[in-house]
Amino acid sequence: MTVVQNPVLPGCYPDPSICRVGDDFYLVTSTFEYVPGLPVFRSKDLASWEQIGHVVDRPGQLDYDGIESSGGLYAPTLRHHDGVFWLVCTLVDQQDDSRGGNFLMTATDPAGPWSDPVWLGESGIDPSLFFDDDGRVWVHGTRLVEEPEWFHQTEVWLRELDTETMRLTGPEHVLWTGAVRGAVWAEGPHLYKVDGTYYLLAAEGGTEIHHAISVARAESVTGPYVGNKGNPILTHRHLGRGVDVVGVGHADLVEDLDGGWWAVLLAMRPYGGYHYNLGRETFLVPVTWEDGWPVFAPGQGRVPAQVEVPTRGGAAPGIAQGHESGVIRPDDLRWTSVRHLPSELATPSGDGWDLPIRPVTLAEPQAPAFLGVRQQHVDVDVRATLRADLAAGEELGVVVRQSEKDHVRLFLAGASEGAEARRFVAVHRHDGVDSVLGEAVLPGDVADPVTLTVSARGQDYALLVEAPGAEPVTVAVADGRTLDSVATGGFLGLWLGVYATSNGRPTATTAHVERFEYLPVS
Ligand code: 6LW
Repeated sequence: MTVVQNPVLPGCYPDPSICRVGDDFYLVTSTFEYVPGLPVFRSKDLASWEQIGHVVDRPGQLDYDGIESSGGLYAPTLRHHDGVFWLVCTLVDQQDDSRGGNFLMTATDPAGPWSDPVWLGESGIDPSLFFDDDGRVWVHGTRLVEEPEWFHQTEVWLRELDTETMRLTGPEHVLWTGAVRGAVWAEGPHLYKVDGTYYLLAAEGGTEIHHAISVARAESVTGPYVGNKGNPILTHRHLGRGVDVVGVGHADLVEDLDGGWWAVLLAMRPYGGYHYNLGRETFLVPVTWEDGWPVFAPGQGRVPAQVEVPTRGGAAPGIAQGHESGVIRPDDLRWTSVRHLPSELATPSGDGWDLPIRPVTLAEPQAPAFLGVRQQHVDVDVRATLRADLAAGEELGVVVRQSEKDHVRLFLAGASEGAEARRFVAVHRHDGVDSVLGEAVLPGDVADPVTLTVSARGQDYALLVEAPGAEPVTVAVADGRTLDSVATGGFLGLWLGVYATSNGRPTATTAHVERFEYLPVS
C-alpha cells in the first residue's frame, strides 16, 4: 500500500472531477479567470498526480475579457467514452448572463488539443455528463429554481444529448433539489450507474462551512430519485470552524481496477484563525458500498489526513503537488496569467520571461502583465529577480493576488530622468481601495536588477527587497487574514506572482523576470 497525505492537490484546485481509462486516472479542477484553464492531471495510483496539460490553452478558445475575478470557469466534469475524452463546464460572467454558459469540449488526448467549445444553451452551472450502457448520453446541471420555496433553492436538471448534433434534445427532467429542505445550492451533480441502479451524487449547503455531500438513487435515469436516509453522507459542518479541514463537498466518484471506490472532493484548511488562504483544495476519500449505498470514509466519517491506496508503481509526486521547490522555468505548467495566456503576454528568456509592460493595472478585469502560481504552502518564499528601465509612473513588482479588488503588491517605482535612488513601495488594495503599507529607498539606478520576495509565514506576508550583495530590507508585513475568500468573498485561494504596469500610460518598456523561485519552508 502507498500512504497519501491529504490534500492530494494542495492550493487552489477546487471542484475536482475524475475518470479512469484502463489503469490511468485523469482529474480536472476549476480555474475561474486564470489561464491556461482547467489543468489536467494523470495518476496511476491516485497518490502521485502529474499535470499533463490544460483544457483551455490556446488564444481565442474562450473569451475571458472583462470577466471579473471568481467568474470564468466553474466546476468542470471529465468523462471518457469510446476513445474520446468529454468535458463539460461553465464560463460565468457575473456582469452579463448573456455571455458564456454551459459548454462541451472533446479531445482524443487528454493533454490536448481540446476542441473549441460547443455551447449547450442551458442556464445554470456545474454541468455533468453520463454515458448510459444503452448508448444514451445525458447532461445534467444545477440552476436556481424559478419560483423558489427557499432562498438559493436550486434544482438538478437532466436532458439527453444528441452526440451527432451535439445538441440537447427531448424533454427536461428535474431530479433533485437537495436532501435537506431549505438547503442552499444543491450543486455539483454527477450521475453513475452501479449494479443496474442510477446514483445521483450532489453537494449542498454552499461551498463554505455548511458544505455537504448527499446521494440519491433511482431505477430509471430520469427518476424519481430517493435520497439516502443517512444524508448528508459526508460533511464537516457539524465540527464547527475550529478544525483542520472544513467545507467538505463537491465530490466525484471513481472505481479502480480492483473494484475499489474512491471520491475526490474539495475542502479547505483554515490556519491563523478561520481563514484558508490556500483556497479550496482537492482531497481523496475511500468509499465502500453497503446496502446499495456509498459510504464515504467508512469507520471515520470525516476526511482522513492520510489515505492508503494500492501501490501501482506510479510516478514520483508531480510538481502540482508542491513537492518541487526552486526556480519555476517558463515551460512549467504551474504558470498562469489572468484572462490571457502567459504566452500572449510574455516571451520565455533564459530562466525567466521578457514581460512587455501593459497600461492595464491589476485592479481592472482585463489582461494585465501578470504571471503567477498558486500559493500551495502555508510557509513559503517567492523570490523574483526583476529588471526594467522604468519610466515615471510605471511599476514592476511582486503580488499576492486574490482579485482585482484585493491584493498586496511590492513594486519598484519608475523614476524621473537622473534619479539617484530607487523607491520601493508596498501597497495593500483592500476592497478596491489602495493604501500604502511601507516604502524603502535603496541606492542605485532604476534599471539595476533587484530581488523582491514575498515571505509567507502563516498569516504574515513579509515583503522584502534585496539589492545584489546587500541584506534584504523588509518594506512591510501584510496580514493574510484580509486576503482569503473568507475576508473578500469569491471562490479563490491566493496566487503569488510578478506584474508590471504603466498605470494607463502608453509604454514601450519591457520588464525582465530573470528568475522566479518558489521555495516552501518545511
Ligand atoms: C461551483 C460550485 C461550487 O460551481 O462552487 O463547491 C462553485 N461548489 O459547485 C465554484 O467553484
